[in-house]
Amino acid sequence: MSQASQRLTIFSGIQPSGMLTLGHIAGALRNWVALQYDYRCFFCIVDLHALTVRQVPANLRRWTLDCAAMYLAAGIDPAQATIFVQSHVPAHAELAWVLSTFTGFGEASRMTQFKEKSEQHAHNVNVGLFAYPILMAADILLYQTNLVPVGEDQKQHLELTRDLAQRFNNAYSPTFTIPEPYIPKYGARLMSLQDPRKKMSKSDPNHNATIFLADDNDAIRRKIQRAVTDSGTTIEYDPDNRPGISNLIEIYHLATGDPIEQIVEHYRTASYATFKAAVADALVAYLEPVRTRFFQIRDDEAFLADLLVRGAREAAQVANRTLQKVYRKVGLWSPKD
Ligand code: AQP
Repeated sequence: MSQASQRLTIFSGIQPSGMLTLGHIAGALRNWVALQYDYRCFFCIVDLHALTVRQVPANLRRWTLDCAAMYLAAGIDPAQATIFVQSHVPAHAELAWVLSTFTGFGEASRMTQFKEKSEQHAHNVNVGLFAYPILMAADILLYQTNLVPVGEDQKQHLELTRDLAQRFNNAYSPTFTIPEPYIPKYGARLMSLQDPRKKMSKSDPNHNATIFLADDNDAIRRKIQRAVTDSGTTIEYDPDNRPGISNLIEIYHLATGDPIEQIVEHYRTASYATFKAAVADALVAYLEPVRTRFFQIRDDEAFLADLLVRGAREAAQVANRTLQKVYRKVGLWSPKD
């Protein structure tokens, strides 16, 4: 067996529903970069998931290429990991259909993210939003994934994925690897700069709330300066009671790698204005090279197209093998029968 085939498999993805944010580096991309050398990684641009919210078609197309370019700019190496677009591998939607016939209506109804998202998008509570975790299960199971890096908000969906895999394996014979959650090395959850009790989000209508990875230096400085803090006077790390200033400390930590305790020690008595200026400087220095690489890569659409075509081909080889097994087991006739 080659070394590559002995490596455990990881699957993860991001929706191209906007320009990626500093939150995506904190919670996803920097972990992916660290994992790509030790695991067989599939990093997907999950465009079908993005359709659960109504998208402007031209934006969705643009953000799909932005997303691919940002994966590379952040340090994903296509020689190590497979980068591809979900809709280019039809097996995702096909397996999701089969898995939906194994999912109880009640169990899908219990997904808390559906409840939250349907409140957020009350004008468009579509069946796709409801079935989202089933498509996510298909994403994961197609690649015989061993480990899925998940944040707190996705744990329930991974549990459903495991239940569906076990249910299918018990009904037929072992077909799917049962995936385990992978608790990433870096777990930071960056919060909105305007409402630090909410997650920093790419689709937040208030652009001052989010550091987008393509923001220029002036925008970064302005957003940090305007970040909502509190009426305290000291720089302390206390996410429950001082979420605004704690979020800025997290951002400084992300940008410099300095330990939180050291940052707090150094700036404890500094004014908020001084600390914000230091955070802005650190962030500008951290993001500038990422942004420069991003624009260089993004400019070459032929290169990106080629990368994504090759990625989809690699992914489909693995995914189709799993899908064919599933089709055979459930009894779908094929000319090879
Ligand atoms: N603020 C964040 N802090 C830490 N991690 C984050 N991630 C996203 N935002 C933060 C991580 O990125 C991956 C999934 O991203 P996604 O864009 O597919 O979904 P999302 O979490 O719904 O991100 P957004 O920006 O909030 O998207 P919209 O606005 O479209 O709903 C996950 O690994 C997540 O932890």
